[in-house]
Amino acid sequence: MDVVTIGETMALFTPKTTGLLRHAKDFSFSFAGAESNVAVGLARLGHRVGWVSQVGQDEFGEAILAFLQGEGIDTSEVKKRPKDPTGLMIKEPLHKRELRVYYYRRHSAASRMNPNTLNEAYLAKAKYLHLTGITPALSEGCRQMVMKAIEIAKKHGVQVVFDPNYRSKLWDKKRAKQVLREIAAQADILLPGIDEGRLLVNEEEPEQIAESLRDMGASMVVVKLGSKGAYYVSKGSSGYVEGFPVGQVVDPVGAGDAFAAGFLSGRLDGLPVAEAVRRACAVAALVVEVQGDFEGLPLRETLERFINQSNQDVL
Ligand code: KDG
Repeated sequence: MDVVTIGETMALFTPKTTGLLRHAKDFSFSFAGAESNVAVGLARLGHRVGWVSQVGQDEFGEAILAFLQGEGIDTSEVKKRPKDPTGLMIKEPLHKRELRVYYYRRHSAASRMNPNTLNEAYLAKAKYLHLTGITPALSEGCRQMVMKAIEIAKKHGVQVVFDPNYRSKLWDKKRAKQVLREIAAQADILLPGIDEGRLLVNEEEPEQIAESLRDMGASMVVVKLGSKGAYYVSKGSSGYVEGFPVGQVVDPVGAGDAFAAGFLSGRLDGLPVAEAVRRACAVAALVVEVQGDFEGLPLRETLERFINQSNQDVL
């Protein structure tokens, strides 16, 4: 396995019209989950990925499993729970520039995960363990599971990649900061957004944020700067990588997950850090041009054409 990721995936309903949710009549049905978005991104680029989770023994759980299996993701470590439901997420696009989201995930099947959910032998086989700050916010059992997963990864020389993915709706800021810092201090690779970086360390600028996070223990930090690209620091090198021009931002949700998938894909292919960051920026640019969190995640040929085309535009 190249990458194993752990987290919750929810059934997602999005109204086809803007305005208050109470007036919505038609919804499109899809899936939402930061970790499974990363898994889809990696699988589409040809990497071997496993997703560890729990779903309800219900229609939404079946739909999630069928979807992820169809993308070529290994779900052999996903448990179905008969008594707990699959979590739900509902979007409310109030108007073109404001989107609210509602979670119905308290006591969901995935929130019941705990350290016993983990199969040590399965995690030990991965090159990278991908985690986000969403999972520890789901429940105390999930938080403990994340810490245990890190312990297992370290024991077996698996690189821990952590995207803080701060979700204000899931926990209070003070507690989030404390837990996210604790995890960040254990990770090998950190992929914070600039605002998450500011939350984690008392710094404002990408360079200082990256340095402070690296001082906490990570060997590589990449601070995501949205359309501007990213700033990275790793052993012996650092620098800015420019973002790719985007035609029209249709839906920015999922850009961070796309970035993580592109970055890990680059590292798995042996690219130097700066080039892996460039691939990350390319995958993120492709995702925001398409409606949905993962629908725009490219196949390898699409990604290569996009990057080559952009290189020619620069020349
Ligand atoms: O990164 C995109 C995710 O935020 C989305 O797919 C839903 O996982 C999700 C969450 O918990 O917000």
